[in-house]
Amino acid sequence: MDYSTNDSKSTSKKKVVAVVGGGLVGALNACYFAKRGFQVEVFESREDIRQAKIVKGRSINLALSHRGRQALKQVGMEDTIVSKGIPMHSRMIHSLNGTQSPIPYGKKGQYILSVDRANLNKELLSAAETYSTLKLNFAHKLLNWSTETGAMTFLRADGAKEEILADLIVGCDGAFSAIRKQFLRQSRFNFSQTYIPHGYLELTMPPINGEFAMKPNYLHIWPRNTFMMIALPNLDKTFTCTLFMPFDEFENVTTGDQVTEFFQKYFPDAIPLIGADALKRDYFRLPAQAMVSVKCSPYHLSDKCVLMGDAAHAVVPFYGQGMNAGFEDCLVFNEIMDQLNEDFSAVLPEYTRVRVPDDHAIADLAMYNYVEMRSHVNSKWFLFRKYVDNFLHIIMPRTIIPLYTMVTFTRTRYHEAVKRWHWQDKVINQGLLCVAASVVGGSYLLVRYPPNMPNISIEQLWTRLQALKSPF
Ligand code: FAD
Ligand code: EGU
Repeated sequence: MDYSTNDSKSTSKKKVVAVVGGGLVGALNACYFAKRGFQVEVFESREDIRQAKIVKGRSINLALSHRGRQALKQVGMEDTIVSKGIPMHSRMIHSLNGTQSPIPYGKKGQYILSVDRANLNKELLSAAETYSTLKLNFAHKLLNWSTETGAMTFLRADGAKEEILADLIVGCDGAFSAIRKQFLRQSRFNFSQTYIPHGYLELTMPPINGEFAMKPNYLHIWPRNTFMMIALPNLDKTFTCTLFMPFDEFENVTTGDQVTEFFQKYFPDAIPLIGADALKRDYFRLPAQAMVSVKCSPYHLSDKCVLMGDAAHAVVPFYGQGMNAGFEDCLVFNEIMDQLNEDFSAVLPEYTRVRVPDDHAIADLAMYNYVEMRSHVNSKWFLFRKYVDNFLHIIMPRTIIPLYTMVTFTRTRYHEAVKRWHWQDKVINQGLLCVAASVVGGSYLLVRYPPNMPNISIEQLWTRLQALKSPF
């Protein structure tokens, strides 16, 4: 089928955009293109998840923050999604001895949201479907496409193949993108992919007496160096716990008793909450899942094709930004479409120019945080670091802004946030150096030239000090 318009200058007939992948980013992107009046065809390999009974896939819930919300807002979806999200105002750090310590994300209005992935995807698909110029094609798996003709070959559920042409192909088909395969054959295309040694496993913590088993408005974290667990709340009053651990270690835990022993050692407070029996059972329900980081550039191929979301940049989940960055891709592309009058031959290179440095920066940050967390982050270190960050921000609110604040609560370009972070580090280190120098220098002067102090007792000194405090 040829959906493409023959006359590229045609203004009466809008061009056809094929969005490949109807996941989170594909569904949102489809709304953006339809809102501009394009004829949009979405192709998704799976069946319609709104009809499917079991939804398999990655992580059950996700942390939605400012960038993602801004992108949803632009297509009028922010309120719908936020109303079904659970605000998380603080992290809750679980120590080995069971102590829980909250650390706020920021000021009162600053929080992130725990949202259900399947629900988010369904809502976005339904929103997309409200546009009369948009069509969702499920059970259409992209097999291949031709960079010469732009023709895409899809495999349908009935086993038949279908050829499709469009004016623009938008690859939103995830970390293992089939669209991206053709980019690899192009000259001067950069690509790298790194699997980290950790895998993850999801466990459900049921409600207790119909109530959340832990405080709901928190992102619960159990930092244990190599091992880490986090838990996000769901609307049904369960928590989804995600255990991160090296694959080697997963291999060492093969029996129910070993699971209990392992949790007894590292996450004892979670055992009664997940349930000792459920834990033994659920731990083996699915094998540990791998995590991959993918970077590439450019994101476009002539004026024909562009990559967004995980297809362009899969990041490890240690900053809670994968989806947020993918949503921001759509928003940035849309801004450039405004600036350059929807001229694909100008918009696509500009999108690559603007977006690559930022997506690479968040990929690097997420990887950096992974390395830092696994190397020496236990609960004490985590608490200490966050206290220092918050303290410096409070005493110098305009100079020192914590990195996660810029990443999570602003639309500061990711690469600018990294630059500023390095600059702040220099300021802090120079400040520390000054303090150290004054202490050393001051002590020397005090010893070398002891001041001629009047003979005064500690008690007298105290009363004088008190006098200073009173206003009269
Ligand atoms: P996907 O969600 O992978 O969607 C791709 C879609 O394309 C799928 O529907 C797939 O079926 C379809 N598809 C694939 N191949 C084809 C084909 N050949 N033809 C047609 N269709 C195809 N991000 C956050 O912002 N916050 C978080 O808290 C967070 N937590 C995470 C926790 C974990 C454990 C993991 C693994 C990731 C997390 N992420 C988080 C990242 C987030 O999941 C991804 O960034 C996000 O799902 C990317 O969306 P996407 O639409 O680009 O890709
Ligand atoms: C990992 C997996 C705490 C969901 C990074 C913080 C994450 C999420 C943090 C997952 C951490 C780590 C930040 C947010 C968020 C923290 C953040 C991580 C959501 C630096 C469902 N991370 N995540 N940083 O600050 O900025 O609380 O799977 F443990 S939300 Cl690893 Cl803000």
